[in-house]
Formats: sequence, C-alpha cells, structure tokens
Amino acid sequence: MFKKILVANRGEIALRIQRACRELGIKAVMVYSEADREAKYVRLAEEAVCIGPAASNLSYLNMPAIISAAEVTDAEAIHPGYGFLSENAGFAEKVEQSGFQFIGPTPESIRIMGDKVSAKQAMIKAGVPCVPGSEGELPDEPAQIRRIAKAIGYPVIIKAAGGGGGRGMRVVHTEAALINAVQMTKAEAGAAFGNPAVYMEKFLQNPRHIEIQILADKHRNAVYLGERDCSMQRRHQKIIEEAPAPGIPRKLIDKIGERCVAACKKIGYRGAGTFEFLYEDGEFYFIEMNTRVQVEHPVTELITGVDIVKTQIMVAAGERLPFSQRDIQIRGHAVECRINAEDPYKFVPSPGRITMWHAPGGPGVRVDSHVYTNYFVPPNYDSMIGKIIVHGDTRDQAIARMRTALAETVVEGINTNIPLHRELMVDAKFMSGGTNIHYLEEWLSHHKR
Ligand code: MV4
Repeated sequence: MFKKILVANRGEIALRIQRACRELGIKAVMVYSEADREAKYVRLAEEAVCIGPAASNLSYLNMPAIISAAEVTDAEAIHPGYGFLSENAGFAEKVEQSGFQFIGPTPESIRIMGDKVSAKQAMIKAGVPCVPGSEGELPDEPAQIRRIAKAIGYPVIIKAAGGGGGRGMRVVHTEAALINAVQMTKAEAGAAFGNPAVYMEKFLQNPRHIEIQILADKHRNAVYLGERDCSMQRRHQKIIEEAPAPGIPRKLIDKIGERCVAACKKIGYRGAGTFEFLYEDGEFYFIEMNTRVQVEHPVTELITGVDIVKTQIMVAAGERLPFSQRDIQIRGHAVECRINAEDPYKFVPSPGRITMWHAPGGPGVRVDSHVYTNYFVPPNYDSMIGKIIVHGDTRDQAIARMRTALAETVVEGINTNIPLHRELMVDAKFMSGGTNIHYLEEWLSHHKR
C-alpha cells in the first residue's frame, strides 16, 4: 500500500479523500491555492503545499506545480478527485511518466471515454445498448447527413465528439434545419474543444438520467454497485441524486450492470467509473462514461456499504477488489442534496463569509463538507459547499430524514439553495418518484416568488 498520496483537488472532495487516506494509514499531502490557504482540511493535513494563486488555471489546473509538489513531498500517488484534471488524459500520462501512480484509469481509457464517438463505438462493441444514431463521426456530404437523419427519424440531436456533460449539442426537429445545425455545432466544437467532429443520435424527449457505478481492479475483476437517479438537474447541474432509482425493476438494472462490467473487463478498465444512461419507456441507452469519482458517490456508498474512495486507492496500489458481485447487496434508499452557495431561485453565486454553520445529524444522516463557522467561500470555484446525504430503510424514510436534516441545517452570512431543497422534499411529484430530466426546470418556471 502507498505510504503517501497527494490530493490534487480542493473543498469537500479533498477532505473526503483525506479521510479515506487516514483510514488506510496513508499520509495525505494537500495542495492548495492562495484562496484555500486557511481551509481547515489544509491546516489539519500532515503536509500541504501552495501551488499557486486563486485562479484555477494557475493552481488546481497547473500540472507542473502539482507534479513538483508530489516530487518535493515524496508522494507515491496522486488522487485527482472530480473536475479540474480528473479526466485529463495528458495529466494522467504526465503523472505516470514522472513516476507516480495516477489514482484512476489508464490515460488510454480516459482518452477513449473523453472522445464521445470512440466511447460509443467501444460500448457498442462491448454489447452496451446505445441511443440509435450515426455510425461514428458524421460525414461532410449534406446528402449523406440527410440520409442518416431520415433513417434515425426526427427529432435528432447533433453532439460534439469532444463535448459531454451537456456542452456542444443541438436538437434538430426538421430536415430544413439539419445542415445548418450540423455546421454550427461543428464550428462551435472546433473552437471549444479543438475537435470539429460531431455525431448524430435520435433525440429522446423525456428521459431520466440513470447512471451505473462500477469499480474495477488491475486484475480484470469488476463489479457494479447499482444505479443512481440523477434526473433532478438544472442546466446540466445535478442538485438531488438518489439510489436506487424509483420504479426501475432490479432485474433490468442487473442486466445493464452486467453489460457495464463486461465492457470494463473487455477494455481493461480499472478504478472507479460511471456509465451514464438515458432511460425512457423501460429501455436504457448509454450516452457517456465518466472516468472519475463523482460528486454523488455517497448515495451508492450508503446503499452498498462500499467505500468507493478507499477502494479507488486500494486498486490503484494493485490490490484485488475485496468483494465480488455476489457480495454486493442493495440495502434501503439514499438521497443526496447538493448545498450550493447561491441564490435558491435565481442561482446567482453567493460567495463570502459563513457567519454561522450548523450541520445536521442523527440516524442515517451524513454530511460531506469542508466548511465551518467563519469559513470564507471563495468566489473562484464551483459554488457547491457540501452535501447532505441520508439513508433510510425505504425511500419515504430517507426523504423524511432529509426533511429533518434540512430543517436542522443553519447557514448564515451567504445565500444557499437549502430553501429550494426544503420545497422539493415536500413536492408531490418528487415524493412519488421517477421525475424526468426536465422536471426541475419546468417546476422552476411555474414557481412563485
Ligand atoms: C441526449 C438527450 C436526449 N437524447 N441525447 C445532456 C448531457 C449529456 N451528458 C447528454 N445530454 C443529453 N443527451 C439524446 N440522444 C438529452 C440530454 C440532456 C440531458 C441528459 C442528462 C441529464 C440532463 C440533461 C438535460 C438536457 C439534455
């Protein structure tokens, strides 16, 4: 096992990784920007290295600074967390070329999944069901593009190979609008991602966003840890996640989970990963794979009892997965509310000093947050300041615990989205379960105030 790991991230996930290291008896080296100098998780670390000014591109995205920090502290491995450099194949490669273990998949896996066209081709080959669409990248010839769209059937969606997470997409409803839409998406993709390649899919009108968590080791063992429902989102920002997904038969999940595991074995995937699917009319359609630990990993930890972050570290060190598929049992229900420093209805960021922080507690309540009374939320980063995650025997019990937890939580000095969460936890449609990806935006458009 590693003796020392460098944590190349900030905020709640940096603290989450530090905790996993402590539990494993590994020393954690934290890197921090000038804006995060005073953070408690930095102060409490065995070692910490300043890697630059507040701006992310000069600190948390600064590859030479991070690798130098690993060199001067004699760390053996680097955990990238989520966001920042976590899905940057070039970074993973540099980490390994510098003699450190990257805690995540190989640069090659990251590269394949980063290109959505090659990701989809790999999944089709491995037997994972995908959205019907073009076979790979779209050709240049307008007549051929029209023929592909006609065969798929309108509406279609044009997506950039270099996009993902909602960036670089355009819905097309008619043949008249097709060629212009393809050209616009290609131009934008070339400018934004340095890759003008685009592909086409049938546009699903009212899907849910369901994802499958997997873990794999370096010995071609892999397991799936059930699914998460991440449909409650606004502008591609998830705000509530839960597991299991309400109303989806376990047999269907098992079938798709087994396909994901087979795909992992086939491509030699290792580490934690998430297969993203759209779910509509009882069918799953793969859209993208994330090659990092995700914000919402705790809901899976609560229903399976598996520590995903600890396991990521163990498998990176070459250990075998300490469980097999039949050891994985789903127990109860978990819900996560992301707490953001922002106006709850206008979504304007609200950085500044938290003059009072009181975290909730009690049975089945987990809080993953790095903040505390007198913590200053810097304006330079994502507005998420923490997550409240609850577990219960049933979905109703989990939601009841979340209502209690949200009622106990006190955050003063900044605005947060807690009032929005309090309203959603008593919303009749949310309570019945199974709302689609458009629900929150529709709800907000009718919301009074
Ligand atoms: C789609 C889709 C409908 N049909 N693909 C958006 C994020 C990116 N991961 C894929 N996205 C979508 N792809 C087809 N063929 C609708 C979306 C989509 C979406 C997906 C998941 C979660 C939220 C979303 C919000 C708007 C659109």
